[in-house]
Amino acid sequence: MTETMPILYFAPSTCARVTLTALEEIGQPFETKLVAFMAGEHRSPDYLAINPAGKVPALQTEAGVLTQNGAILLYLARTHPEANLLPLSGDPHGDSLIVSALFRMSGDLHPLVTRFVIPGLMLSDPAASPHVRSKAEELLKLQLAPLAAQLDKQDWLMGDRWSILDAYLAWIWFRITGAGFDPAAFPSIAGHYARAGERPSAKAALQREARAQEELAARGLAFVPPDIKK
Ligand SMILES: N[C@@H](CCC(=O)N[C@@H](CS)C(=O)NCC(=O)O)C(=O)O
Repeated sequence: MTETMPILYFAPSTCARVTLTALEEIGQPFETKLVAFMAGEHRSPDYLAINPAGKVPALQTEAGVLTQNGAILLYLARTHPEANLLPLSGDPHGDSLIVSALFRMSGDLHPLVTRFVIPGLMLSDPAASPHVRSKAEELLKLQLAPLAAQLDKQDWLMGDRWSILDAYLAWIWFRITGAGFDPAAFPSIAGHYARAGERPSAKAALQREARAQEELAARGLAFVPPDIKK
């Protein structure tokens, strides 16, 4: 079988950054395809044929397309064990705890990020936005508190070793603090964010995003996620 280079469909500053970081961490060649939200490309028939949900990330693998960060990360961790993206051991309970941590990021935290950053997204009444945002902030604090407590005691979410879950939390932190969430509320997560950003894979992912931003700017489509300040 000839090996096909993976293709990541992504947009800068989005949660696709987590998968992008995983691919950089693996260190093998891959291609990226920018999905220009401002041009509605995520709703185009061509992209919907790749991901019918119209969302990024999507990863074209030699076995077919995968969507959902959690599923993609699990796939990459299993197909590239040498990259140590996740501490999978084959133990059903231990591995399910890791899947649980992935779901926590994508299923519990990410929807709150969206409600905090873009509270108007699902509302017909813009006057309700501040209420949604303030409820999301309250719930984010509830959800982040146990992670902060973990990071009071250890450098990384899974212990003394970085995993892709750390990149996931870093993206969440980037999104919410960029939209006004007070970083002083959780100093251990702020410290973790700084550590996670030092990782070469994190820096490489940001460089790729910067090139994508340049491409968008050249097309007059600079992507600034709503309410994101940096
Ligand atoms: N549960 C999905 C969420 C993906 C998602 O919501 N991606 C956002 C960017 S952060 C997106 O593509 N939004 C475009 C849209 O929903 O129209 C995952 O974890 O991959």
